[in-house]
Amino acid sequence: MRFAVLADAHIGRRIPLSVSQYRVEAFSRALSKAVDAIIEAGVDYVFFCGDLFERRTLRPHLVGFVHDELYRLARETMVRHGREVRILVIRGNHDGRPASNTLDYIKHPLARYLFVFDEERRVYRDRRVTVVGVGYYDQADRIVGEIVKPALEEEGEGGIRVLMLHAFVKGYNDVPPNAPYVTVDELSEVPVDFIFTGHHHRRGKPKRLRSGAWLLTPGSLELYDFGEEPPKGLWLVDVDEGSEPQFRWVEVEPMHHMRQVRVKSERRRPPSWYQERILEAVREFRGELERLGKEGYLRVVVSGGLSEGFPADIDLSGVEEMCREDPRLLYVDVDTMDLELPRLRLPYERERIDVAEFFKDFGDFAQEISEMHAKVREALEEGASVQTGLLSPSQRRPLIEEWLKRFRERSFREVGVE
Ligand SMILES: [Mn+2]
Repeated sequence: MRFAVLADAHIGRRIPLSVSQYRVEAFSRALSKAVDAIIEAGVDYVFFCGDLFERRTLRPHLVGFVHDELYRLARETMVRHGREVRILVIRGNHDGRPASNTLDYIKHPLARYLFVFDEERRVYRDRRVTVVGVGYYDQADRIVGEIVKPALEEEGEGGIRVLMLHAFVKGYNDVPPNAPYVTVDELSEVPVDFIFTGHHHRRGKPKRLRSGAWLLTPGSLELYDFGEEPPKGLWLVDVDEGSEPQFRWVEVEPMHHMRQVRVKSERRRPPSWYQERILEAVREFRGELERLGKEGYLRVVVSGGLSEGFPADIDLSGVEEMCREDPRLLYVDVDTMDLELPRLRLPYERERIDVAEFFKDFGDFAQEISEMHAKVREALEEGASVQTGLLSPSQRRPLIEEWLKRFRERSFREVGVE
């Protein structure tokens, strides 16, 4: 008996938005490649562990696409291997909530090859397997005790037992901070032979739990964002009575090359320094694309301090030119959010603007504007951060409150609004 285990196809994902059409294509193509590989292998069961779709609302043609691919999988498996495949699907957090999710669109009374788990249907059972499928829940720590164990107790013994989850597994996956999770210890209490999990996008290798169960995460099918890297793909598992299961990884090569690089300085530098390093990074990435014969996206994260000027002084026209020149360079995103501004040297005393005079159209409110302006300047001179030149939120709050109070006490009906 052969299984295919996959998850996190995120069909319809459009981020980064500036290259959304490439991204939608890449995720669809990854699913098609996975389906090709599954047809090739000739499997009996496909375990799809959540996040088939990227979001609850999606374009109708993508629903049609997924439906057609699953149908192709079932039909071709029958034609080529004479096997009647079962495709078992659970809901991921991206698919939507229990009461309303994308999986409703692919359910079809005539699609006997497809079984979608939901609140009413926690268990799939035939003469060879018993499968408990639990979609995504925020309260992951309650899944095993409140859903999985009762469902299994009700079913009792019956063939190979499989648990499907869309949840992080602490002790096996790298769980991001503050994210809900189930633990390896909890899962070791569950009397099953296999536990297949989606949600974590990085591939996990088969792990044997002390209960004897095999735990397995296939990861996402495509590069979900700049933080991810290959390998992407799915697991095939051969399960034969009397021998250990055999696991085989099938790689699905990402459609585009996607990389994040850092440009960083330990000390303050002028905008031109960053500009050169950014160009260098893009040039290097172009070289990679050329070697790989692939199109790709690059994200450049810039951090450090500016010795003068502003982030906007980093001239990116060279980057834009390279993008125009090289059709392989689909997208370059330069992020200067973490760049520190130069130490504040504002020429307070040189700007001799009479604020009250400048705002004289506001009538006697101009005097109040002038007063507030003086207060803010004073506060900045006394308390501004040396790093950013700004006030801290707690320093700012009383000033904002005073501003609001002064505004509220007035009505500007007669002023300027048409
Ligand atoms: Mn996902």
